Amino acid sequence: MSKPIEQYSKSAQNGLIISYFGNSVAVEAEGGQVFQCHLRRNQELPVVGDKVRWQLEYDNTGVIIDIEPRSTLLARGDARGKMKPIVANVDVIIITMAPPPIFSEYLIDRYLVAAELLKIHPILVLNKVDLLSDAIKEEMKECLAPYQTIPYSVVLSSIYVEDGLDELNTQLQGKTGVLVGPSGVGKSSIIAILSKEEEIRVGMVSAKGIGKHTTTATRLYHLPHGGKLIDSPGVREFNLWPINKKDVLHGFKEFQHYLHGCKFRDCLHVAEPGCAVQAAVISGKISAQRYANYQDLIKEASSHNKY
Ligand SMILES: Nc1nc2c(ncn2[C@@H]2O[C@H](COP(=O)(O)OP(=O)(O)OP(=O)(O)O)[C@@H](O)[C@H]2O)c(=O)[nH]1
Ligand SMILES: [Mg+2]
Ligand SMILES: [Zn+2]
Repeated sequence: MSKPIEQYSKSAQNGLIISYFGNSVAVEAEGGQVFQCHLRRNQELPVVGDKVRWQLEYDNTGVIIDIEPRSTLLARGDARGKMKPIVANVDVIIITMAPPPIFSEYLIDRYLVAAELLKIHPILVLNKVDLLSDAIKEEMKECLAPYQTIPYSVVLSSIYVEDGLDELNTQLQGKTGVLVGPSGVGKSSIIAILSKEEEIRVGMVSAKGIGKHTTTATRLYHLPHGGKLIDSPGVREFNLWPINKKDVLHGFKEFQHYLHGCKFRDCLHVAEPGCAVQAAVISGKISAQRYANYQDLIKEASSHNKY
């Protein structure tokens, strides 16, 4: 239950950023009411999920005073290669995919590197499994098996079948998660079901069957069990901010197990002789697909280290 607006005092109070409206932000006060707040000039920009101190002004709008320290900050690389924050204080990043042709291990591995470097627990979700024949479902399970071995949590879901969504819901108890991934995989649909918010349905195919809507703004929703889920717009790609080769290696956590076996201490595990990581790829202990994505990211890291 929200408090009536008159009960909100004009002194500084705590709030949670739940979305952006153009240049201003939507702040949820501790009582549950949402206020539009503007930002002071030269202020660090808050992102969805940020805990802030804010103050009510006139016309029931407010102003952000400052941003509380963040437990995590999910970011990506922007067009200029700088680190651009996406959401704050999330415990879980839900990397959401749909069956081929959307399914992309390339995208998954980039998100996983970000998750490892930023210390955010990842869960892989393959949604829309209702569309798969038994044979293709088996193929998809094989594609995902290497991730389970690492181990990462993998959930197969469908908005028409409860099992997978129940499993995801359980993993989110009391946590804050963000759904990321390509457009059309069902991120908003999953949030609509788990948060029981009908309103999100505007993001889906309309009742008349025309006009496919796509999420354009990041937004936080509450779950009935007290967790929170953040919806984000679909992406075509996910660029990392400039990371070095050591960071790339850190992002492939199953490789760590083999590093001590490499002949050279500064082995980059690309083409060096006596490399235990390459040997593990050859013997099938490390997925060849993951290794190819590792090599790609090492190449990228080498290209920006030149400058
Ligand atoms: N068959 C099937 N369709 C689904 C499932 N989940 C979502 N859809 C449909 O897929 C379409 C896209 O769903 P959205 O939830 O809008 O996808 P999104 O990931 O939020 O997309 P963006 O907002 O563009 O990033 C809608 O028509 C949904 O009804 C599913 O599990 N099975
Ligand atoms: Mg959406
Ligand atoms: Zn090596």
